Amino acid sequence: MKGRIVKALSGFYYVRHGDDVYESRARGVFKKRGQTPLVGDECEFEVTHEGDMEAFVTKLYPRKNSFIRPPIANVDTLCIVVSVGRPAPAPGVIDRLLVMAEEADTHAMICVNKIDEADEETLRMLQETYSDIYPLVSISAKTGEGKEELLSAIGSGRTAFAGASGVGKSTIVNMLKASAEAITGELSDKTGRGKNTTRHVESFILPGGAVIYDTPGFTSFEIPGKEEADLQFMFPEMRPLIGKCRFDNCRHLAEPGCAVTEAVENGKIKKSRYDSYVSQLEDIRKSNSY
Ligand SMILES: Nc1nc2c(ncn2[C@@H]2O[C@H](COP(=O)(O)OP(=O)(O)O)[C@@H](O)[C@H]2O)c(=O)[nH]1
Ligand SMILES: [Mg+2]
Ligand SMILES: [Zn+2]
Repeated sequence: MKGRIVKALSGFYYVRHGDDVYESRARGVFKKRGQTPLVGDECEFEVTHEGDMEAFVTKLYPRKNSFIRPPIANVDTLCIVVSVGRPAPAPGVIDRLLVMAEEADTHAMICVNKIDEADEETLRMLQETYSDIYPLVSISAKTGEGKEELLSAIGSGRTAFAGASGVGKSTIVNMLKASAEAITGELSDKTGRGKNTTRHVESFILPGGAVIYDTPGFTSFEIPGKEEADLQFMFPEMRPLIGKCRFDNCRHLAEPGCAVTEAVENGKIKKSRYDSYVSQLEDIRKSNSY
């Protein structure tokens, strides 16, 4: 049967098929191949004891993308959470997470949280920097303000939350989970596990059908193991200018006739975004030259 892994805990994979959830183990073949099933994986499974809802995962379907920390697969939207209270937003971190989303081929969006304690100027700076490039919503997970806008922005796909520690990722997930109580409650009852577990990964369905990953969150990211020429494509506002510089291999640093630095000078590309590009380019150069 075909199912979806909705939770991973202590060597068990919980596979949902329709309204049923099966407690499954993975066949040894996965270990042999160095493959680990992940929450979000589509899989084939064989039921061993129908009455007990026990099964074996026998096959994983190809993934759209996968992440190591947190261990999840098939993310459609990466929602990058930023706080306008404390901690103050760090554009360098935001821009790294946005590049990670682009590399993983997920939709990226920005959720500005803590507007109940917002400093207006910071909020305006974030809107000016990002709202032309990515969908941006402003919310307070504390008061619930903006919840409907967030729900409509995440759409109907599978969403994971990323952002620095303390920005409110867990609070947002819990706020959304409250509207999905019936479904998660059912899941916990059937499996008899899942309460009082801190370090596991789970996903749940919102009433409209969207899926949310409940994870410790992405607070860090690997140093990109990519070619420096690829980085420019990860900045959507740079894409239309690629190929318009005097030199074909322009890295948009100090080269003459550069369309990107010109766009930064006349304000078409935001300086903080460009600075992030330069800083990430330096990191790629460092990691590629040891
Ligand atoms: N004022 C305010 N505090 C918030 C809001 N959302 C979360 N917090 C607080 O920020 C702190 C960190 O939240 P948490 O969800 O643990 O952040 P995480 O590390 O990103 O998961 C907690 O003390 C929350 O109560 C908000 O919208 N407004
Ligand atoms: Mg958290
Ligand atoms: Zn250039």
